[in-house]
Amino acid sequence: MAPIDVEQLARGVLSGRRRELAKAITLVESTRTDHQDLAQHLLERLLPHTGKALRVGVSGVPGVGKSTFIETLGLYLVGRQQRVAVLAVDPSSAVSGGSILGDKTRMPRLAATPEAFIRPSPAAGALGGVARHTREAMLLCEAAGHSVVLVETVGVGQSEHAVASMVDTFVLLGLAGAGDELQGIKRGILELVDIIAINKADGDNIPRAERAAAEYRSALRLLRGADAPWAPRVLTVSALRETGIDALWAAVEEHRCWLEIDGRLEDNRRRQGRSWLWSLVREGLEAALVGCAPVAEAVPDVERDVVSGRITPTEGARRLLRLFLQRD
Ligand SMILES: Nc1nc2c(ncn2[C@@H]2O[C@H](COP(=O)(O)OP(=O)(O)O)[C@@H](O)[C@H]2O)c(=O)[nH]1
Ligand SMILES: [Mg+2]
Repeated sequence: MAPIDVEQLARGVLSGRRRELAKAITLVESTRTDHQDLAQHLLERLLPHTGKALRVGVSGVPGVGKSTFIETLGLYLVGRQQRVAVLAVDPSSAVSGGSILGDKTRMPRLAATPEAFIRPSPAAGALGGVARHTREAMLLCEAAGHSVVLVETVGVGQSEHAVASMVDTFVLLGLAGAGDELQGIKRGILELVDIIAINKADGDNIPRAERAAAEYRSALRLLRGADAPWAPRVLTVSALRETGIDALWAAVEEHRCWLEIDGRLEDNRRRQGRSWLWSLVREGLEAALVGCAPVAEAVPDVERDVVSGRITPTEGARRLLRLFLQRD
């Protein structure tokens, strides 16, 4: 990367130029310490211009139709004078060799739209790092004037929690055959969702999709109780035939209105900020611990003593922490 002028980059982002936005995201994703310092300067400079977008998470198992849905929804929103950004959290992409999320080639029409900006998942590393990069990319997209940010993730494992902790509205895509599928979906995920859209409600599949929607509705009522403050909306869509998208978006807007009552939106975002702060502190502490030479030297002995039952895990942890906290 050529020498970076943060002020110039900030102005480029604010003027909504995609090249500058892409460059800013690359800076945020860089692992170089000097880049990280510049990235934080850039973010601080841009923070007053962030926070205005509708932040929407989209999740679902592979094959449910996320890419198709995001392209259809994105084009629908562009048609309503929105500027859409698509980001992704895919911690597996480093393993599976290349991100499949937020992949432009799977959203060719949206990728060709000037009002839309698509960025694949940051490629490297652990969930925490990937999610942090996506979260900061979201702020950059907001500063660049994107009014809707869609954050995609695969419906397996922890990544939904990471996405739920950066968005305002969480949409789960489901399929007909909910009875079987509900077994596979962790209850934890149902606790995160604000809206469920049963996809592929087209052709012969419509009655099955409607039945699935009803099953999800009753599962959610059981899970959350009838008097939950927000009763998640469950509807059917066809991302392929582009039906049900207006009702889906109306549900997102309804949820947004609900969030704006009594400062819920701001409360949520404050809570999210606090929880990011502490998860980053925890990550930093763990990295410092692992990188601390006296600790690293003692680890093999302490582990051996714990494993062989000579000392308790509690005592082992105390020894390592003592070494860590006593260093200069
Ligand atoms: N019939 C039908 N097929 C769909 C629909 N949405 C997606 N598909 C198909 O389902 C497959 C997986 O879609 P994709 O968007 O790649 O799913 P992803 O893995 O969740 O991103 C593709 O063959 C799509 O054409 C839909 O609404 N109806
Ligand atoms: Mg996909």
